[in-house]
Formats: sequence, structure tokens, C-alpha cells
Amino acid sequence: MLQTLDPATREIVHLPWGASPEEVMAVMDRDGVLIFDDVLSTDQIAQVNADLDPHLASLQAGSLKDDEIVKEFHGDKTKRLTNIVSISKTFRDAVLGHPTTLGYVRAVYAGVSDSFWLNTAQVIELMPGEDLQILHRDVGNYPVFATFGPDGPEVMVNLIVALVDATDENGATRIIPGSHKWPFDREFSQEMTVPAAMKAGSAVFYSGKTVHGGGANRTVNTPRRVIGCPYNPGFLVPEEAYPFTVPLDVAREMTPEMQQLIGFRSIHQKNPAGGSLWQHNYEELADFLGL
Ligand SMILES: O=C(O)CCC(=O)C(=O)O
Ligand SMILES: [Fe+2]
Repeated sequence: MLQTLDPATREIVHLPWGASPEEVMAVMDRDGVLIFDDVLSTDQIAQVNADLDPHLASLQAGSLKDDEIVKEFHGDKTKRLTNIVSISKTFRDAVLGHPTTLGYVRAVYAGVSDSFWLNTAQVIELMPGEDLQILHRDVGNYPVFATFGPDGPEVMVNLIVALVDATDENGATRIIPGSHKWPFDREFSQEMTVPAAMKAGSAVFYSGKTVHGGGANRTVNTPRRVIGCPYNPGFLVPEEAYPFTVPLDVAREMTPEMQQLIGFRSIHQKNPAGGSLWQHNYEELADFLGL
């Protein structure tokens, strides 16, 4: 039988952007999720949206991949635009590399790692008619860590910044507060979720162990536009920074296996099942590089 949530944990706590990392961690440790209010000003929201608009206008909804699981996860009425690092200086400065953001990420990874990678900074725009995303934990991208369950090290934390009001109707991210502490084999369902409803400019911050998924967009004409910004510990990288030291023409002469070993191809973790990593716009990196 499915267990119901303690009603006391159902509400997602709001904190001001700039709250102390100690205050943030007290909520994160207890609930695995919180919402930061007013991360971006009205002017910054307008600037970031203006930076994104031309890119999103020409982007098709849905995944280019053949894999049915990947397609379902991606969403057939969802636009995912990556490399926001290059597309929006405003977003880069105000969020991705901002000391406030990094202070919270540092607090989450205390005792695990004191350096971080930006895993992705991607627009996830749910178009009207998009269905619920399958509920999941983001640590599932790194399946060996998921085997440790709730007591394992934190290896993924996500900040999802709203660029329009995110509502129950247009597909606000659905979260199960407290699920970061559940055994990972405990059952969960959509009935246990609450929507991370928030104003444009606010952001939901949650652990890689917290169960969540994109909502359904039940509106007729209101896209839900957010930017997801997960961070990982910095240590899981090779010693040599090959993509910057091996010329593309040298990589071109190599076998696909060798190209993947040194970062010129994407990684597709199948056994144990994980995700596709090291990509560009969800495409195989070698295709993007023309290898
Ligand atoms: O779109 C959302 O609200 C959540 C997306 C998500 O969880 C994911 O893509 O991993
Ligand atoms: Fe996710």
C-alpha cells in the first residue's frame, strides 16, 4: 500500500534569496526542497527572456533521440535549449556563477566536494498540452550513487529558475518534500507530489535525492519557461583536460571508443541504467563536432 505524506511536510518552504546558507541547509536537510523568492529582478527576467526568445522560436519541441525512455523523459511538447551559458550573459552573471548561488551549492556539498561543475543550464519550456513527466530522482543519472540510497553522498543539486509564473496549471515542477530521506525502493506516486508554484524570478532548489518531475501544462496558450541549473561535485573528471589539449583534427583520426575516452563523444550509461551525458542540445557530441 502506498504511504501518505505527513501533512506537516507538504508545504514547500519559501526563503529570500540571500538567506544564510545555514538557514537554507536546515530546510534542505529536513525537506530536500525549498523555494527562493526574487532571485531575478523584473528587468533581469525581461533581459533573459529576450536573450532566449530567438533561440526558442526556432527550436522544435520533443527529443531527437530514438530511445523511447529518453523521448518520454524529454517530453514531446517540451522545448529543451542547452548552453544558456553562452546565450545569456545576464543569466550567467545573476545566477550561474553568482556568489549567492555558489554559497548554497557549497553548503550542499560540504564534506563531499569543494569544487563544482555546472551540469547543464537549460531551458525547459513546457508547451500547452504537455503531460506529466515521469517522477524520478536526479541522482539516477549516476546509478552507482543511487545504490547508497538516502544515506549516500549528494552528487546532484538542482536550482530551477522560473522565467514566467510557474503554476499548477502550466506545469510547475512537482515535488515530494521529504522523499530525499526515503529508502529509494519505497513507492511513490503523483498523488504525493505538490507543485513548486512560484512567481517569475523565483527558483526551486532541491536535492538530487528528492523525488520530482515536470508538471502537466493544462493551459491553452501559456508555456511554462524555466531554466534548470544542476551542479555536480567537481572531482569526477580526468586529470587531463583533453578537449582543450587534443586538437580536433587529431581526435578525428581516432576510433569512436578512443574519442569517447577523451571527451570527444557523449557518454550513454546503459548498464546499470543511467542517462546520456556530455552532450550538446541533447545531441551526440561527436555529431555536433562533425566527427
Ligand atoms: O521540468 C521540470 O519541472 C523538471 C525537469 C526535470 O526534473 C528533469 O528534466 O530532470
Ligand atoms: Fe529531474
